[in-house]
Amino acid sequence: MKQEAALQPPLTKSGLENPTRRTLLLGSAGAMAAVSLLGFSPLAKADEPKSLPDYAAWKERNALIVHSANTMETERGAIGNGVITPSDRLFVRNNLPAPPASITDDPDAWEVHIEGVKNPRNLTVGELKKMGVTTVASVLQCSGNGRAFFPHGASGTQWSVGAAGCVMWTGVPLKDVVEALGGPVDGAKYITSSGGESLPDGLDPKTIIVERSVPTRAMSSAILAWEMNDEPLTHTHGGPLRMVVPGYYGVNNVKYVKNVALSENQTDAKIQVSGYRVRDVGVKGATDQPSMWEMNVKSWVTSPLEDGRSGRTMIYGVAFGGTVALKKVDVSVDGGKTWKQARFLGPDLGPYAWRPFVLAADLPAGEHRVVSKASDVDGNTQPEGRTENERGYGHNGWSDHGVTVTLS
Ligand SMILES: Nc1nc2c(c(=O)[nH]1)N[C@H]1C(S)=C(S)[C@@H](COP(=O)(O)O)O[C@H]1N2
Ligand SMILES: [Mo]
Repeated sequence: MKQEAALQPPLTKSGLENPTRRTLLLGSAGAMAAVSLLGFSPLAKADEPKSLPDYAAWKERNALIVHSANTMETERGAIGNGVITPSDRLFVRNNLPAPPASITDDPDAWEVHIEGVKNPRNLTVGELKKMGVTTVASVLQCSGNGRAFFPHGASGTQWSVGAAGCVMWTGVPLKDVVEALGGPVDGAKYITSSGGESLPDGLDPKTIIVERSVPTRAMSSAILAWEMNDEPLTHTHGGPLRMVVPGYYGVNNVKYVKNVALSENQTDAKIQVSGYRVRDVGVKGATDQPSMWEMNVKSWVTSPLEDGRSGRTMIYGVAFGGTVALKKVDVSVDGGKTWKQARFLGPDLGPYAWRPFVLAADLPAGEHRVVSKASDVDGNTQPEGRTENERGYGHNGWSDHGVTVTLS
């Protein structure tokens, strides 16, 4: 979803408590049944310290907030000042129970079916590796990152800022694969990717499967990736093979991808038809509402987070423009009354990567509301407030994303 004219955010003041609604695993009774059929259960109570689930046990526990066995976000203070998020700090989000680790035992043997091309066929990862290769740095961010700031208690994981990271993906450009198979069929308007989780019998697969369509304008940048941060893609993050659509919200980056179809229509899977649709609070999801595709411009402060001493203070954060390169980040230490332009830190890894930023400020004793506001080269800028919406998607309002520190 780009900022849509139809959804003008009311300018709301921040400082709202995070709603404490329990995380919903999935949006329907049928899906809940599927989850229990698969022997999956959420980790105990919301306020107990939770351990990492087995499939993510290799992660850095202290860097993560564990919401449930299928949702873990990076602590704001663990995001760091580097361009690349270390793999063991990257957030995890599974709509379905993760496949067993054995799925990556023989990654080159994994097969993906490509259809909606002149010569549809199965390709193994081993074959894909000989068709082309590229590396792209790209922000992976869940559609609901920032959901915890919505005062209506949007259902879903109560992500703060950490359901996002910037990683390097290596794989074959999708367009190379499509060309090698004779090009797209006539009238193809969407790229539909299907996740490889095994689905339980007795339930309509369309209500459960992670299957997402993106417009073919994403063809120029999409890749079928087998490496993340220069290592074979773990099953935690979608190995052996993942569809990566740079600059698009997380859900479109389908893990364990087993089918890619070029098609005239979007998939009729529930996750596409009614899921990930931006609509007013209280309204059901439907195809006439914007789908969570291109990410909007966004930033947040990562340091300082704790109260400290007055004086010269380095203010750090991260910023990205989705599919559009960043232009600048402005920082305010008085809650948005006055702004100063921050400096980008580290190399520019391209339009889909995030850019750490820093501003040196002289702060007197007292309370300071530190906020950041990013702008992209197309002239989009973060709004002050939220675009209130039922599921709490796409929040990029600068006010809610700030931090308050008291200096003595
Ligand atoms: N096959 C499959 N792909 C998936 C999902 C899933 O549950 N299954 N979750 C999606 C969502 S909602 C997000 S935000 C990202 C999370 O990616 P990560 O777990 O690698 O951080 O994966 C997306 N791709
Ligand atoms: Mo997500």
